Amino acid sequence: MVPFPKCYKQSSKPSKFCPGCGYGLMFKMLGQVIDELGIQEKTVLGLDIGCSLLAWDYFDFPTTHTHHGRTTATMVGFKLADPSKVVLALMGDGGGYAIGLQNLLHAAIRNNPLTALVLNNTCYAMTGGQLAPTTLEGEITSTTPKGRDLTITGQPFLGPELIRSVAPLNAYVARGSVSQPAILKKYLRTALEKQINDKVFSLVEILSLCPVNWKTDAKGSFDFNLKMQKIFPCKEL
Ligand SMILES: Cc1ncc(C[n+]2csc(CCOP(=O)(O)OP(=O)(O)O)c2C)c(N)n1
Ligand code: SF4
Ligand SMILES: [Mg+2]
Repeated sequence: MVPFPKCYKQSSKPSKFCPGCGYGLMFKMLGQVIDELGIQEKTVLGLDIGCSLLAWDYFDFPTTHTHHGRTTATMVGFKLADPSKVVLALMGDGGGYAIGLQNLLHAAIRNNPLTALVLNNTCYAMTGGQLAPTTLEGEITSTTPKGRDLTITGQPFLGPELIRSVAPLNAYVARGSVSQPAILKKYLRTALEKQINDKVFSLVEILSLCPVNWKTDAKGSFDFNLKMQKIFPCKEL
């Protein structure tokens, strides 16, 4: 069994995430990378509003909440104030690609040296599973009870592809999945190294699992994640 990362808070407490949630898988990979790079003492984590906020006391380093969609802007400010820190901005697909898109785009255009992590679970999970920019065609959500109709709502949103098109070439952009943790870990590590060594913007989208809103069992969740990978290709861009 892979041990919990050393940068987790070591006190025992109940997880606030639903059973089978993908956030925990992503945190484990992120925590291992922070341990391996030896950067716990200088890491700072900004959390959006959404299920990401449930991680406010996971890690043993400073963590802050922002307004919904404002994590990137807040953490850009933090990095400007203290460039010695390794700065992470974690948000959901709603926070990153809807309400907070403007902030994310401009951080990428400016090549601000921080790492944006966008967890894609194809819905607004915390508020009851409404349609998000990333909802798949035909996907049933609480606001699309008959399934997402692309003729009304447009295509699922390709965040990393858009960011790639506006960010300078030396910025790092990738999309991984919690169903391929070793590859995801490699992307997270590269993103942090780019921030630290090259002082450039990095973004990793993480295809996740949300069994509560998807109404899936364990197998169904991973099958759904595979379906996501057909629309959202996992690779470095
Ligand atoms: C300014 C503002 N608008 C709307 C909300 C309500 N709200 C809270 S979380 C959320 C959606 C979260 O979805 P996402 O960003 O995808 O994160 P997830 O919960 O799926 O991880 C919304 C709309 C809010 N808190 N503040
Ligand atoms: S609602 Fe979905 S994303 Fe939020 S904690 Fe539960 S499983 Fe995870
Ligand atoms: Mg979401």
